[in-house]
Amino acid sequence: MELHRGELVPSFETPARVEHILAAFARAGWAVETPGEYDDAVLARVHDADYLAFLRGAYEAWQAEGRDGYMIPGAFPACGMRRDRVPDNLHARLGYYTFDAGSPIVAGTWRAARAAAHCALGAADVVAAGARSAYALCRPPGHHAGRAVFGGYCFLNNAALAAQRLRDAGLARVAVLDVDYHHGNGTQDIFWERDDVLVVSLHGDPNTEYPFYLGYADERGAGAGTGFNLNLPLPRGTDWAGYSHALEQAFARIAVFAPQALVVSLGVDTFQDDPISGFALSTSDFLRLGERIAAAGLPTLLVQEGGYAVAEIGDNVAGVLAAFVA
Ligand code: SP5
Ligand code: ZN
Repeated sequence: MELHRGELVPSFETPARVEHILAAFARAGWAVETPGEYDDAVLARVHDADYLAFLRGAYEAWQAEGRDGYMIPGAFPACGMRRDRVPDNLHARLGYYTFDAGSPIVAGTWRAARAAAHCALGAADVVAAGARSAYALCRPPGHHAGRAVFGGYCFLNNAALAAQRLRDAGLARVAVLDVDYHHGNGTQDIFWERDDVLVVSLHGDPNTEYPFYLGYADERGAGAGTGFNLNLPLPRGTDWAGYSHALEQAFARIAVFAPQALVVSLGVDTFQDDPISGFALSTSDFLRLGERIAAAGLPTLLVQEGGYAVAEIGDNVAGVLAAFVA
């Protein structure tokens, strides 16, 4: 369940999403591999240690207080309050480490988030070893998770972990292209002051779309990272004509950056029938999206993010990947 506009509703981010993606891959005859395990130390390459410790132990601490069900925050350190100390109170700590009430922690959250991160890391290792491309079927998604904050169904930033993994493997420059409908605020946060990882995001205009408080065009990075963040917000109703125009701007910037690899935060919630989003891409447009990404000619790691039109998610994801299989 998630708290959505004052009501507890079934979560849009549901296990059935994975089943539909796997079914589409089976129809296409594509094999799937299970990644290996990674030490938690690798997670600290992009997340703060205190945040990871909180996530790891949150639900056990909740149970130790005699509770069960969903951990949903009710208080946040908003403007004018202190962020320089973390309260002892568990519910206060929960609010400290998140930015919304729509991403409950449950008994399996840490195990699932960790497994999703391992998928992205495993795919990064495949690309680092020289593969043309790899796809990571991550669930939960990751791009809203910042250095020390979760939200938007995201707990560990799978794409950021993968980009950092490629850097740590010796690739000098890595570009992240985020095509999820929602702004990848977590990825932007993590690489905000860095010039070795370019972050480019196409998304619904935060004036009207979640996550609302980040993702505007004037956010360009800071310090050494100034100019290495590019936001391309687009209005509700954007179709392939408008979308592909912005995509060309994205690739123009990526070409100047000249990365050794590309990480794609692949949300397919840009689909016309997505229940929580407002763009108008069709299933065949995802074929074109894949072709355009592949045409960049870069070693490419695609990481699953959002996409909530469950019945169509498999065909939409497979459509993007088709260009890399041919
Ligand atoms: C990874 C990802 O796609 N996360 C998205 C999280 C969105 N959570 C809040 C959604 C609120 C959207 N409300 C729109 C209601 C339309 N009926
Ligand atoms: Zn999304």
